Formats: sequence, structure tokens, C-alpha cells
Amino acid sequence: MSNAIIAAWNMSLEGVKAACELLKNGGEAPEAVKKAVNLVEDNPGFSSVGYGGLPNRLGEVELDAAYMDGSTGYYGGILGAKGIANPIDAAIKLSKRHLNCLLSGAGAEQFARIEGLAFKNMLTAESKKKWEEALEKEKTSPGAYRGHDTVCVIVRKDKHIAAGVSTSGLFMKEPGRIGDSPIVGAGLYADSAIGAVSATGHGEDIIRGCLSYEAVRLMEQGRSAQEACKTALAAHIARMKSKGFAIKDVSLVALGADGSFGAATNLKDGEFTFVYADETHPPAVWTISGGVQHIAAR
Ligand code: SD4
Repeated sequence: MSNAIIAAWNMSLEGVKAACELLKNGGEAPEAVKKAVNLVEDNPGFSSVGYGGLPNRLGEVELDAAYMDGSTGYYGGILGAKGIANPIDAAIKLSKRHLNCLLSGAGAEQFARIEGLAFKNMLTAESKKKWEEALEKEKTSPGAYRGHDTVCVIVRKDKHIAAGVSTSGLFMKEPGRIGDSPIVGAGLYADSAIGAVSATGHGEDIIRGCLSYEAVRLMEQGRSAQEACKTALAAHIARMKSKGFAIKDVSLVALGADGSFGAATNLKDGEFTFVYADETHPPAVWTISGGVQHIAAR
């Protein structure tokens, strides 16, 4: 099966390019996930992930990240950790463990220290400024801030599929709030025999639908990556609507073991971007138009 990478949001483009090079030079799927995610984490221009991430209400950058290996079923993740320069590195290291592989807060930080991972102050002057402005704005218009986006990367190298995510979560979140990203089945799910899916958007609504697992389950029943994403999201929207509420922003990206890829969103046409690359498609930004139905190159 051919190699491929899909990643949420156009901020992943440089990371995907670097990960493609790595695969071409003999690198394996986990290293490619790490590479693509690290480049986003390290870039303070991407204010929703890693260094320069958007802070919580107290002005602290709390990081969520996870990694799942589709061949072993092992996963690792950190929840609400502070100061770990590359949260995905901690998640990948934790994924070598059978138990104690999902660590929160101080425990995750202690693990990262023992492993010798780098620490730094993740709050840049720019993200501090955004936080101060949000506090100011809130005095007149509560909740008038936007900002989130998770780097979600799925790599298929031969028959091996792996997925990784990293985020600072929702801007101005309550301290201690955890989103979908480090929750296996919600923020990501990978099975090399079937495929992998990863989610971005309002974590609470993604968790409600166990959306990454649900889309992988649909792939197992024979749907392509695209059909699985579209069906899982549409069914979740309908189910929540029947309970009386509209879910907020949710987007999915997927790779199938059958060579398919797909994405779905409930954002407006063109608002959700993702990066895709395989042996015949060089790394490029794509978008969705026509609801969750059509994917067009951009
Ligand atoms: C969260 N899902 O913490 C993350 C944020 C995100 O696009 O992906 N936003 O809920």
C-alpha cells in the first residue's frame, strides 16, 4: 500500500512536507508523525499548539497531546501539562507502555523530566497579549473570543498507520479543562488493518460522539475514509439535534488502510483546511466545499 499523510489545518503544510521527506528517506510512520507535529508545536506563529499556544483563563498554556500506533494498539497521551516544549514527544514515549500511558498535569511533567524532554515557557509575548485583550473584551461581551485548532497528523507507511495530535485546547478554557485531543476514540483512533481518524474542533462535542472511533468503525464495515467521516459526523449532528442542541465546530480527517483518504466538517465551505500528500499528490492544502461532500484541491 502506498504511503500517505493527512493533517488537519493548513498550518500543517511545512510539517507534512518534512514528514514526506523523512518517509522518502526510509523513516517510519511514528517518526513522520513526530516530525510533522513538532514543526507546528515549535512555530509560535501557530497560536493554538505548543509554543505560543493560547492560554487558559489564568494565562497559563495547558497542553494536551496523544499518539496512537495502529499496529500495536498502544497509545500515550498527556493532559493539561505545562511547559513541555514538544508534548507529542511525551505522548510517543508514553505509547511504549501498556499501563500508565495517559498522564495528566504534574505526573505528565514529571515523566517528561525523567525522560529528559525539553521544557520552556510556552507563553509568548503574543499569546499573553491575546489573553490580556480577551480579559478586557470579556468585561463588555462575555465569551467574545475565538481560537482553537489542533494539529492532527495521520501517517500510513506501507501497512503501518499511526496518528498524533497536539493542542493548547480552547482559548480561555477553565484551568484543568481537557478536550477530545488526548482521549483515544474521540480525538484520534488508529488501527493499521482498517485506518485512522483524528478530530479537531470543540472537544466536548467530539467526545460526545466518540467520533474518531465511530468513523474507524464505519471504515471497518467497508466504508471509504471519506464516507466514514461524512456518515459519522452527519449521524452525530442528527443525534444531538434530536436531543435539542446544535454541536459546535467539528472536523475530521482520515486515512484508510485501503488507500482512501477523507475529511468532513460542519464548518462553512472552505473554512476547514487540511493537508494531504501521497506518492502521486505532492503535499498541498485542501478544503471541503459542498457541505461535507466534496473535497477539492486548493
Ligand atoms: C479541544 N479539540 O481542546 C481541541 C481544540 C481544537 O480546533 O481542536 N480545536 O477541544
